Amino acid sequence: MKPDSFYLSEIEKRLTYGRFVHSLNVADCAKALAERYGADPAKAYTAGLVHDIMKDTPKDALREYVIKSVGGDDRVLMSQKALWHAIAGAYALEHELGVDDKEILLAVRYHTSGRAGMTLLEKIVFTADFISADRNYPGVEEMRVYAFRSLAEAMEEGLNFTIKELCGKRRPIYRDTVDAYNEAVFARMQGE
Ligand code: DGI
Ligand code: FE
Ligand code: FE
Repeated sequence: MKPDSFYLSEIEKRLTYGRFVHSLNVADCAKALAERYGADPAKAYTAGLVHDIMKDTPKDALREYVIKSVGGDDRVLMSQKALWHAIAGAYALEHELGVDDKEILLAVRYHTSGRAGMTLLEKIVFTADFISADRNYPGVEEMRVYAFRSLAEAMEEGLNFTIKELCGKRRPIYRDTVDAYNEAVFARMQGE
């Protein structure tokens, strides 16, 4: 693992200014959520810093990383370019940028899609991405409240929001996202 200063200069180099600021904000939120929920704050900060490291990389290059990492035969994955930067990011961080922390790699890998059985750090980065200071969608204030009240609630809200948005645009929904959503719903039903 290299120091945060290395990852900071990598993201500054690779990302547009707005996306760089977003990454710093997600890192801050992830650290705060880690403090709230008993995860490792330093690890959460680093994961937030690097979660979108490939967001501004050209799509053709991302496609190659996805194929190297998970293969190219999932039709939904290959049609939803927005999912690629997460998989490509985890791959590049592991193989080219010296990240050897499996928890950080998983947090990057699943920060867009979610999945069933997410670790605490994965949930923290997923949620931090929804509530970072640069987000201003309608409902973001409620989401910020949920995030610090109950991570499970925030996850369910976030997944509900994303699935609705994708349905509204008549897009396919990646299996991992459906799995994460169903798990969040069942978790709430069991708690009721
Ligand atoms: O990279 P960010 O903009 O910070 O956020 P992100 O990595 O969560 O990307 C979210 C985008 O991914 C959002 O516009 C919806 C899109 N997307 C496309 N297909 C899927 C998907 N998101 C999920 N969770 N599942 C999909 O199947
Ligand atoms: Fe992202
Ligand atoms: Fe992000």
